[in-house]
Amino acid sequence: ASTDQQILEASAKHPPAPNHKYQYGTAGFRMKADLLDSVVFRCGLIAALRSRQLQGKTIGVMITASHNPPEDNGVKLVDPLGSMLEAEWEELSTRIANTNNDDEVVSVYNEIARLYHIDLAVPAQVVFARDTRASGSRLASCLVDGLTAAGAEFIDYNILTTPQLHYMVRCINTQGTSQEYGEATEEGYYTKFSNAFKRAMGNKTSTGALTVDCANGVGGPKLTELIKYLPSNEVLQIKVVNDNVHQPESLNVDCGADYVKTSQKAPPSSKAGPGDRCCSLDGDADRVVYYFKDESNTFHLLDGDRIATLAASFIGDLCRQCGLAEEVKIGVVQTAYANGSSTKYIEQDLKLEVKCTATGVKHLHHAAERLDVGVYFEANGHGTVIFSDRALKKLAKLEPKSPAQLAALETLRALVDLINQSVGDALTDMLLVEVILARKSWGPLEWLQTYNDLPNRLVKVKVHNRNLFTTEDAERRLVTPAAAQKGIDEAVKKVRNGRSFARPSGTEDVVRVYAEAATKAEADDLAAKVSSIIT
Ligand code: NG1
Ligand code: ZN
Repeated sequence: ASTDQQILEASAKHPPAPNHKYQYGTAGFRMKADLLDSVVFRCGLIAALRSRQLQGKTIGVMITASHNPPEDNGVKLVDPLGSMLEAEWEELSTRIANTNNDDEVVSVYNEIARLYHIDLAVPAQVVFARDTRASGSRLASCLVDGLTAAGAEFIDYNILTTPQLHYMVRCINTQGTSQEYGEATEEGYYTKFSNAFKRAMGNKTSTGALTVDCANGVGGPKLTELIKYLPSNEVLQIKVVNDNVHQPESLNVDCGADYVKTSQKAPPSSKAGPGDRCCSLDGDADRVVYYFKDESNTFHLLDGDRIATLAASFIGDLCRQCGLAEEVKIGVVQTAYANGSSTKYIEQDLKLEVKCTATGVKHLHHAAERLDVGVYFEANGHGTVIFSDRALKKLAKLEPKSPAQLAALETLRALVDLINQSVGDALTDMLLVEVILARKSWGPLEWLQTYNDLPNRLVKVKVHNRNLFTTEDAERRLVTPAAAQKGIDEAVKKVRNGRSFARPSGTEDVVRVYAEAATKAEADDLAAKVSSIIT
């Protein structure tokens, strides 16, 4: 049968949920898993087209809903270098997802091919994986139907973390080039990052064990596997907790990075004592936050801003020690949710440039690409560090003039390999933090003491129509509704060290209000005031 006929027949097996409006958002399509069959099937068609448009480069498809509840799922596409799908293709995905009948699916498919001059005879290559959700294998078979109907070749990696899938995509597309990234297997992933970890640690060891809460998600089994490749307990001892993937209904429930960040407390199941270093991953292991409790049992969160400042300061020191301070420009990219104290610390103490972008990793990633060394993290723990070709060339060419310079250079080169350049990766970000703490002989308390977070409050506000809210200045100011921003400005002026903004969420039907101030009471008041202004 012709491809058209095959798509038509396969599409008939994956009807869309009636009257549902689908949208490829900040994190792809995400919703209750039982609404997703048609969307995932059609994403298979889109992935095939995108691959053909890029002359058969490999495209990735990840089936996950990250930190969302167990009954949700989602799907997102990965571009050839392991980055997020290009914006134009997000729109094409939205369009085909909202198509109402099978004939239209075929015609949109062909229309995209015409519009982008896509040669449908080019072999399409797609790889995919899923997290540990119960709905994952059913959705993977919807995807296979889409890929098969479109005549794509594919590799099913089964269960992987989101960053592992991004890694595979980048490895496959850089094979045999000067930018070769690694071997496109799970073993290749563990080997690459564990070797880089050993080099980056040098002869240092970390003090005390690290407890890792895996959100009862895919991070659990994958971390357990990674540990087999890492040096012995004397160098780094990792305790894996919340790694029960055999009860998918426990995923992200009372544990995980989103729980810890949002509720600003450790998972209730935590048995950590004072001073114990802990971290939590999210459901697909692309986010990580650290925390500990002090001698008086007070909880302290070390979030994405903390990881960014730690990494930027360490890499900055190494560049200085290598004599590259003038030549390699390091910058930190944040969103409006970054704590004001972290921004001040980066600018005034670290003397590095800070850029603020709209929420969503792709915005941060693009801004970071404009720097030699771009450190980007969302406060919720999603981020990484990327090195430009220019910076990599400098590091490759540099001839150290002293043993100290050589040592710094070797560490820097090891960090380049240790940091997942394709996307934020909880497992490798965690190893990065462990290297820096070990090298500085720091515990979580020393890390916390670099600066004091301003008390803050993040609230969700249900509004009649969140599309009426539009923003400017990297989402820090409201343009509409008219007069709302003026009210916010006045409220902010009434508290000490105040800062507040409201923006429509890209993933939920709410407007988020963030407020920070000199005291917790003032931050709470400010958040309440701004919430009332916008409702
Ligand atoms: P929205 O819903 O647009 O605020 C949330 C997170 C983002 C990002 C995306 C994608 C906050 C305040 N927002 O976006 O940082 O991670 O989800 O998952 O945490
Ligand atoms: Zn995630």
